[in-house]
Amino acid sequence: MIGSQIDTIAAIATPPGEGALAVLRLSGKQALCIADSVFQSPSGRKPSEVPSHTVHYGHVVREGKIIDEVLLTVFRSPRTFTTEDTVEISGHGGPLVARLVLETLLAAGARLAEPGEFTQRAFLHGRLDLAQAEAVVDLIHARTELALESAHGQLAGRLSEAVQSVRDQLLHVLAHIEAHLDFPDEDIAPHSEAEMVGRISEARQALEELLRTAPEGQVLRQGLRTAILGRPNAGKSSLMNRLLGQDRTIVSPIPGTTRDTVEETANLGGVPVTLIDTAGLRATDDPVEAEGVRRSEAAAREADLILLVIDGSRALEPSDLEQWERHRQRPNLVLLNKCDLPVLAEVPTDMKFIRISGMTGEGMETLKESIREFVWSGERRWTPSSVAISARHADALRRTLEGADRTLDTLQGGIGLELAAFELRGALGAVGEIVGETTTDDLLDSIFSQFCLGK
Ligand SMILES: Nc1nc2c(ncn2[C@@H]2O[C@H](COP(=O)(O)OP(=O)(O)O)[C@@H](O)[C@H]2O)c(=O)[nH]1
Ligand SMILES: [Mg+2]
Repeated sequence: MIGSQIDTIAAIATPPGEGALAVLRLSGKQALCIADSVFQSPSGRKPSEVPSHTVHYGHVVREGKIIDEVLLTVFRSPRTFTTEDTVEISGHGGPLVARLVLETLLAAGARLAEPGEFTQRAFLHGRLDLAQAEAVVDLIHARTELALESAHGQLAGRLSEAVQSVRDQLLHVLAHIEAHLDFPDEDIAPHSEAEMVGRISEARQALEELLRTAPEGQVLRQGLRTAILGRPNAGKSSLMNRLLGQDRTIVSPIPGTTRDTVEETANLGGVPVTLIDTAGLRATDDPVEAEGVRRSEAAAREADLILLVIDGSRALEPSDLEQWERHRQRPNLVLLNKCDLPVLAEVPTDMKFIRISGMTGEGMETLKESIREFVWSGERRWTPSSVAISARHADALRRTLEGADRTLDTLQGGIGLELAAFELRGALGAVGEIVGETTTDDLLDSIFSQFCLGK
């Protein structure tokens, strides 16, 4: 486990660099005492003497020297994020002054917090479960409103509740089996076996439902990976810039300008879409461009969606059709670009396409709508009230499901209650990992190390 829980920890909670304010956080048993020793207010009142959840004007002072003019907020245990006594100091947002305030706190007895240690304390003290703690990271990393709503739902405990009810079902069955194991002479009544099977089946269903939200979870957290393909000069980079609303990649009339893949996330109606601009796919002798083409192909293979850009102002070339043939079985949208110019391309009748102009922006709304439709149709039907699990949750849920299946097999095969109990305990361990009921230090470290310093 990172750090010792006994220490009082401190960190700068705002991003590095110059800003209007810098906020420092201090949490632990000694927080108020440390604040007393570094803070001087005109009223002469010490942080340890003031009521909880109040703000005070004063100075951070070290060895008689003023370090910064600040506002200091006192939060007394247990109504705080970490549940410990907490002090927040808002000072001037210069990197040097914030660091000097931090050093003053460290000199007064605080320890520098590890990344995520405040949230980890909230978890260890039962203020949040693990899924909720993870939602804090999702919230900070959210790039669109939908991703944010999903994180808020998870923080509010929506996933935790669903997982908890699965756990309850399985625990109930385990209690039942263990009661029987205590009295081995009594046969298990047929109706109670049916009830156990029923409960596990219900839990299975809930698990499968949760697992079905994995694609949404992936999109909301990582963005829909969308590769923009097409031959050189078709207008891929122009389209990317248009969708991003910024000039992210170089547009030029010289074919072969984009040589590397360029990635950026666009917010298309709340859906985070990771656009990958690629080098045009064409045969080339230039080794740098050839590497670009290789990367384009890799991006195409890994993409969730392919946007195939075709220059509509010119006759189709064999390579346009070749790419279409290659990718038409994959999720794709064909975009007939440069529709501000006379259309000269004759497209096959079975090729559905959207007319766009990366230059004038024509067709962009239709394109965005088609992407949104693609994301939330079929398997993915995310609404703000549903959960969207992460890859870690999916892994734990899958193992839970396997354990539940083996328990069912054992029960129904009459193989023995000992083995059924064993399988069930395995399933319970796996489902407990999601909320942090069952965890290892490695798991916790790997989760909390994804946090920023001061969170
Ligand atoms: N008329 C017109 N020109 C475009 C359009 N999109 C791109 N172009 C031009 O086509 C050329 C190649 O564009 P670029 O985005 O670099 O193509 P890429 O090689 O596929 O990335 C540039 O000169 C662009 O200004 C469009 O919709 N209409
Ligand atoms: Mg380009």
